[in-house]
Amino acid sequence: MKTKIVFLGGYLGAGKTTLAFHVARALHDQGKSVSVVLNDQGNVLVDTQFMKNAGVDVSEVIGACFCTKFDEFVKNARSLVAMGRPDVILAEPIGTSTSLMSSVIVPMKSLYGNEFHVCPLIVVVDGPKALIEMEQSDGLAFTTRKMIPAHQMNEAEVIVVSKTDLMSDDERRSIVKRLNAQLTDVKIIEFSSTDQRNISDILNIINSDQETAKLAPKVDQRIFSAEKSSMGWYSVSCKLSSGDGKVDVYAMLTNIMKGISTRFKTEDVAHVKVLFSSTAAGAKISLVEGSIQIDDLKGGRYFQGEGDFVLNSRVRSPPQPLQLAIEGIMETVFSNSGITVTEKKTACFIPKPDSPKHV
Ligand SMILES: Nc1nc2c(ncn2[C@@H]2O[C@H](COP(=O)(O)OP(=O)(O)OP(=O)(O)O)[C@@H](O)[C@H]2O)c(=O)[nH]1
Ligand SMILES: [Mg+2]
Repeated sequence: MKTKIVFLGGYLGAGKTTLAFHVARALHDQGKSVSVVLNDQGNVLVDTQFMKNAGVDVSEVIGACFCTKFDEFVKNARSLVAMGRPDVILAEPIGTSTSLMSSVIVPMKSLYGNEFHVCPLIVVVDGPKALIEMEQSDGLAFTTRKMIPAHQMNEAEVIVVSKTDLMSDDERRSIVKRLNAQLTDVKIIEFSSTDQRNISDILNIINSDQETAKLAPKVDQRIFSAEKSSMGWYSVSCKLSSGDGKVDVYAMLTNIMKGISTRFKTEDVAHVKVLFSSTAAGAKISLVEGSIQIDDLKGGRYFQGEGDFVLNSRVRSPPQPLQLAIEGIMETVFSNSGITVTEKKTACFIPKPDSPKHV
């Protein structure tokens, strides 16, 4: 049996990592071994730390998209096979990826189809957000600032509509109807991380013989440049020390997110995620547009001593003002809690344009 590779695409904050985690766990429960490969522009990733903390086997291709780092992705997948022969590799591309089908999946199948079984492309779509967009634009012709998520849906062979727990029955019916009207030959699956509804439909696709078969939609990638270059990426990792005091982890992280959410326009915050881990307490919180969500709480609510802090943000803003704003907010929150910061590493940039190995 060849190792299966499943690409879980979708826009920033759509729910890719959350889905990957649930799928990995469900496959594991079926007795299958799973590895996750994450792809991002940054260097210290909240998603990687989250997966590791959850006991998932995870590795990274970082610094550029899978399309630019195609050879590194193949090398990574081969080394996973050489080391442990996972039954399934779940690959999460960068949320702004726009040439997944043409520059990664099609070449993966045509060049390495004898080594890997490449499953149909699954694209995760944020249900509540997509419904608002589709109601406003009456279709997939999203505004010029939102061409990337619309294009990603066009590439999909399977669409997983996430966050359906946040939608009414009518809203769920409406998004499925609208997607079906706009897209042909796409299987649509409603999902929620709260109850993992319909996860068996996703597992059935992965466990079946179905391979990717879609032709890549022909699109001049330059149309996405303005949208991609409007997004600043700022990441920070550091050690936090509480000294002799006790710090409320939940309040600390929530106050940082509230500060960011107040500082930037709701629609400009694509995804900010923050993770703290220490021996006594850990938490992960996400901010997608205006919505703050606690993804994980571990141990107690307070920490004393040292812990590790990581924050990744992707916000429609030039990078330097983004860095200044977030660092100012963090400084205020940390000093109010009596925290000292050491070993701080930051990265702040607009990603370079993709240069796919295969087009
Ligand atoms: N209520 C609800 N929240 C969800 C669901 N799926 C994901 N989320 C939340 O959405 C936020 C973003 O989820 P992620 O899985 O990190 O999204 P992502 O697509 O991996 O984001 P990037 O890696 O930044 O592109 C987190 O707060 C998740 O908990 C869902 O089905 N229901
Ligand atoms: Mg992710």
